[in-house]
Amino acid sequence: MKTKNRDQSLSDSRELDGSYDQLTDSVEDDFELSTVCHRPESMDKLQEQTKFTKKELQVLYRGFKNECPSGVVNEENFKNIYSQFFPQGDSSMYAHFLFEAFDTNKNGSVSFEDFVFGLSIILRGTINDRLNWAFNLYDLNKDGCITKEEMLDIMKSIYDMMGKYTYPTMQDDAPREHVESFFQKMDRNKDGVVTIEEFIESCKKDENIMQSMQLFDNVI
Ligand SMILES: [Ca+2]
Ligand SMILES: [Ca+2]
Ligand SMILES: [Ca+2]
Repeated sequence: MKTKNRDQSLSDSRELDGSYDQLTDSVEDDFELSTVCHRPESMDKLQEQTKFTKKELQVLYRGFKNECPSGVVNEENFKNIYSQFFPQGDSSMYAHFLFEAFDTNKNGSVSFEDFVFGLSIILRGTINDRLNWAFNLYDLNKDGCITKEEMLDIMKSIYDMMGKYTYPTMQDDAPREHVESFFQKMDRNKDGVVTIEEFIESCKKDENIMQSMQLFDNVI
């Protein structure tokens, strides 16, 4: 049955465009197969909605399908994938926050679309787009402002992820100190919360943050 579907979709995609090379064929083929679990938007549509080329989307899709054959990632998968990158620490809390930021339609799973929309902003978005995305990540309850508690939760999760081996001399109150200095810079009107306007304005004036954002430009 599976083989039959595969052959069928392969010949379908060849009928649609005979000029595909073999690599493209197999990716298009995966697209057809994935309808069993989850149907992604067409490549053309995704290309319009993101800043990736069709070729880049195909490479991303292949990697995505490799990690998650069902076509969607739940929070558990996401944490597992993430932990491979940070084996020395506990990345589960940070992965949870990231997952919520990627799952923009809040249905408990990250589809390929969710994934490339987020990635497109992080890697190819304007400075404002990227800062908006980061703000949304830090604004844990998504109410439009970042509290000290939210920032502390994020900071602790980052320190947990980096692990004790990376920072053997780290003090327990390091995250709190980090948050204090963050707030002093960002909470301009001193009302105890950081709004999106305060966040963007402060980040743009901070050379370190600006430089680290430009690093992303060369990743893909
Ligand atoms: Ca989703
Ligand atoms: Ca909030
Ligand atoms: Ca404020």
